[in-house]
Amino acid sequence: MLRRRDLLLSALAAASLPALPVTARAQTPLTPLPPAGTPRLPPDFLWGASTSAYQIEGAVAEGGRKPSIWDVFSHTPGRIADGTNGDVACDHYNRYADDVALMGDLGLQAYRFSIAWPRVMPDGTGAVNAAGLDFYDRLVDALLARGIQPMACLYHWDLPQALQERGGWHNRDIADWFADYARASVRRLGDRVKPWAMLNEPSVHAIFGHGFGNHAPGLTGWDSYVKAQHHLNLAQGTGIAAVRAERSDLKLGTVLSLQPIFPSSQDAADITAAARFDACWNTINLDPLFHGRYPALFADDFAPLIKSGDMETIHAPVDFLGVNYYGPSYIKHDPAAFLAQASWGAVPADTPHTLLGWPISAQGMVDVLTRLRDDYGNPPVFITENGACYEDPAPVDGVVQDPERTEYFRAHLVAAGEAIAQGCALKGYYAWSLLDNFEWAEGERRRFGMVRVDFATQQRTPKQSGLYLSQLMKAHGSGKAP
Ligand code: IFM
Repeated sequence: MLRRRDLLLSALAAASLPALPVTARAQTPLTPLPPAGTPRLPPDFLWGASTSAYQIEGAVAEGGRKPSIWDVFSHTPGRIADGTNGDVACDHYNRYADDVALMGDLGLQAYRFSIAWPRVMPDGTGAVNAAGLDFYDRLVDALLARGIQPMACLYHWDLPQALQERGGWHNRDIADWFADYARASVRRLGDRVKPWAMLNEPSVHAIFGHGFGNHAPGLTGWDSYVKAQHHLNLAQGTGIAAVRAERSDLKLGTVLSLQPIFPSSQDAADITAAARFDACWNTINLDPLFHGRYPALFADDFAPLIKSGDMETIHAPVDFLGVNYYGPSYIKHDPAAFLAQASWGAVPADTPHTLLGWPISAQGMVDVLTRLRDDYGNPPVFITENGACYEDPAPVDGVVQDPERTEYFRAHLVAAGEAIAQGCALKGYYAWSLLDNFEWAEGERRRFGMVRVDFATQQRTPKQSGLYLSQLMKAHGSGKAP
């Protein structure tokens, strides 16, 4: 423990030299991404990092936790690319104190974590498991002792398996189950945690978990997707209402994955497919939340599920919106695709991309934020995830050189400053992710961390990108959580 922290502190000291460590490895010259320059963010901008429970905690059978849909899915042969699972992950459940010390040393002002529903209510409903909440209690106290402002997210995809067996997100009762779980969490932690996000990326959970089936719970098809999506939206509304009734001093929001959607060609069929995909990815959450209706393109598909009062529940105001931004999608017409006959198509030549093949466009973050400004009333926004997956080399002298990820962060933080200059109500930025972790269907082989995790030894090693963010965080003063 001491050795790891010593290493980090000496790496931090080295990184506080005036030149930021954006040094390309000799064999891969790095072309800076537009926009150029150094991030310029206001002094009250909030700097932090995000994680999620199943991706880092491990300890899946400790403290009374019972299985989630991801435990079942990741233990199903063939589901995870490298055959790993979240049983241990970063062992954060047992190592949280060291991890919080690491966050403090890096200069994080804020930290977004998610609460595991199967720790708090192992059977999904009914009895609250005090030992499960004790873990988050300890985590929150440790964060506050280091001056780090916690944001809790109530649902980052790890539904108790017991609820899946009752229909999961296909059962409309889940809106009440979620409200009960949210209430129990806030009762225990709401005296110290002030910003609460209801859901993480509901459209992604609906599309991949309930449409493509390559995420838990592995369900497929359009009807399955639509049902899950409506009940996720509904639970976001019942959660907000339950938590507001519990305490009036909290800041409540939800977290959406948003991205610009472009047609992959100028063919009329691709242009209309892109519009349908945009509705499924972006406005399927935004329109109900901010306008109280589903996008016109799919209103008929959702109508049979909507009961009296649903849209009012979903439309309840939020105090902030969390935006997870990674890059744009290029979409083609695809008659075989379950998702509105639209799927990923050709990307313009020379578009930079990450190891996962995701196109990179920092300008896309500006586009997403100006859309919120123009079409959705310019709500207070926090970027709650932004980051990139690359193949990292082994550490040298206690640091992992990851110039591409460092450059990705730089370009997107410049874009964040640009969006603020254009009048967007962007208030802060949480990098994804603090640690390398269990990257869902990709397993442990795909890394997003600011800090490397050796999954065999659990050693944490700072990356150049983490040290870069650390310098910026330390130089930019003190931000304010929602
Ligand atoms: O790891 C995920 C996270 O859980 C949700 N947003 C995207 C990240 C990278 O794929």
